[in-house]
Amino acid sequence: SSPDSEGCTPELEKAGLLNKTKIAEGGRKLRKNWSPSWVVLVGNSLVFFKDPKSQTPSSWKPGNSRPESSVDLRGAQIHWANELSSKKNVFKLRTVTGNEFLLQSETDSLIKEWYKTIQNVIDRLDRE
Ligand code: I3S
Repeated sequence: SSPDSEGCTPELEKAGLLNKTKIAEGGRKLRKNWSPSWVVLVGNSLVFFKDPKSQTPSSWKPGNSRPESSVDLRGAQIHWANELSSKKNVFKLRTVTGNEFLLQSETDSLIKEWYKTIQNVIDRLDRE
């Protein structure tokens, strides 16, 4: 394990480029607006960065680039949601606060990895 694993800096679990749209805010439906997002799973949060150009291994680090938004995965739910889009490989992430996001990739293996990794974090938090 890394020196930080038991310190105060949460561990980076996964990072990559996904298509993202927010579809609800506090339970209120929003109009879709798909755009590429650099997505970072760190600790209990999924963090979204607007600028896909800053995709260097260090770009997710605090201070290097400002997140567009972030999602607390505690109590969140994840479901495959291909019925919610004409795109393939879509899943829906819903937070306890009623924010809903669709995440998508054209690459089957990639979206499956994200789904599995996020589900694992949610399950771990559910057991705490
Ligand atoms: O579920 P919808 O409303 O058919 O979603 C599509 C629309 O949001 C569309 O934008 P406008 O109708 O606001 O111009 C988007 O361009 C599409 O990408 C949305 O559908 P998909 O099937 O791509 O999720």
